[in-house]
Amino acid sequence: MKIFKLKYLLQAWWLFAILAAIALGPRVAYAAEVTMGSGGNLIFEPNEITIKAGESITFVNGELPPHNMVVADHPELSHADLAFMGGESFEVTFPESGDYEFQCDPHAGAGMKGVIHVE
Ligand SMILES: [Cu+2]
Repeated sequence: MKIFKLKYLLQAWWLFAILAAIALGPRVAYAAEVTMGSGGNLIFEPNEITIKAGESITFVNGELPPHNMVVADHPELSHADLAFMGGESFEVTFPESGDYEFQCDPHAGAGMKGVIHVE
């Protein structure tokens, strides 16, 4: 009888282990999503993002296009091409840690700016 119970306990343990592996397993490099032109405003939403080195941010075109994403002093991290279509998106990977200020060129004057913290 005791062995019988132990068998069930082991089965439960394996189920737990599998669920834990799914929950804690390797995550996709994609770390955050930012909407460009959110809620009818010329903003990045969110406009402050924290990721880890090597992770990516997906920028999705929202309202009031065109938008782009230009990182100060980092053309290699920028996406200067304007996104005209709603829902259009692009992904930018940040390989090195640091604080990166970015803006939308057509709307920087309206305050469409943000900062990315890469840990
Ligand atoms: Cu813009």
